[in-house]
Amino acid sequence: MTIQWFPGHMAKARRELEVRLPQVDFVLEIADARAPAASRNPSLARMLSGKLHLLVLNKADLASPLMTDQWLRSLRAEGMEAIAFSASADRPRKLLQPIQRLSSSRSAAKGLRLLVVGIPNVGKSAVINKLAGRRRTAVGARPGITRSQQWIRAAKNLMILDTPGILWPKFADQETGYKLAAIGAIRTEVLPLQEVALWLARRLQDLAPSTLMTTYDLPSDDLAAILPGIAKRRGLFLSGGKLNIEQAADVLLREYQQGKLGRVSLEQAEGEGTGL
Ligand SMILES: Nc1nc2c(ncn2[C@@H]2O[C@H](COP(=O)(O)OP(=O)(O)O)[C@@H](O)[C@H]2O)c(=O)[nH]1
Ligand SMILES: [Mg+2]
Repeated sequence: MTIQWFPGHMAKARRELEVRLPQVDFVLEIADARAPAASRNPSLARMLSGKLHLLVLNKADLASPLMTDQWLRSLRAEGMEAIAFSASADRPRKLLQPIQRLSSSRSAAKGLRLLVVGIPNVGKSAVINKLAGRRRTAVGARPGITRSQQWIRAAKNLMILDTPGILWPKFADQETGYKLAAIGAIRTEVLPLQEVALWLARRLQDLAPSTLMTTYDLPSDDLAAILPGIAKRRGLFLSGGKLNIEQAADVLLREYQQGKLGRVSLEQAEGEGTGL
């Protein structure tokens, strides 16, 4: 399996980020709490050059609370400022407080300018909306749609750029690719849908045993029977009457992404528990 992240896109994203970083004091990096390592790009660290930096493990409402706590402990042990957040469920205060605490020495004079960055679909727009307190950016919009750049006043001393900085996903290995596809950070055209769904099904069997069987009322937890079982239960058939496995794969991925299979994280912090 090879995953291609088009070099042209990557160069463009990097150039845009390089133009915008000098305009800000604070970088709010958004990652997905269900895969905090896979959903970050290590290139960012090299571009930060002394700026204030807070890592937000967003979508914490979809992640395992225990594993998110382990991630926070491990990140903080490495000297990283990190918090767990849910742009859907939490109040803006939960984000504003650590931002203000970290910036207390710098913000007083001229106010703090902040840029939200992250790979696609981790919730950058949702976080900006949360901070802005009203709908200023289109959530779910595709990267690059918002053209003009504006500052939003999020608090007395805090200005944020209304368009996030896009980081490009880094495919360190095949496993990372599956994680990114499972959380919806890369489109499933990049990887075969059924392959991703089977990877996720296997992962769910390990992490949340019996969840698949109860959610989809499956007769067995045999891996080969999962997608056909979902197709049967949901009445997904091709015109000839055969089971629509491709659509079943799509259902499984979408419902995992929406949290309908419970709070399941795909990645464990280093040094925690048995190696995942
Ligand atoms: N459950 C949940 N969904 C979220 C959260 N943050 C964002 N989303 C959803 O994730 C999808 C992508 O969010 P968006 O803000 O557009 O991501 P962006 O591409 O990084 O700007 C949207 O469907 C959001 O509603 C969160 O904290 N929890
Ligand atoms: Mg967005």
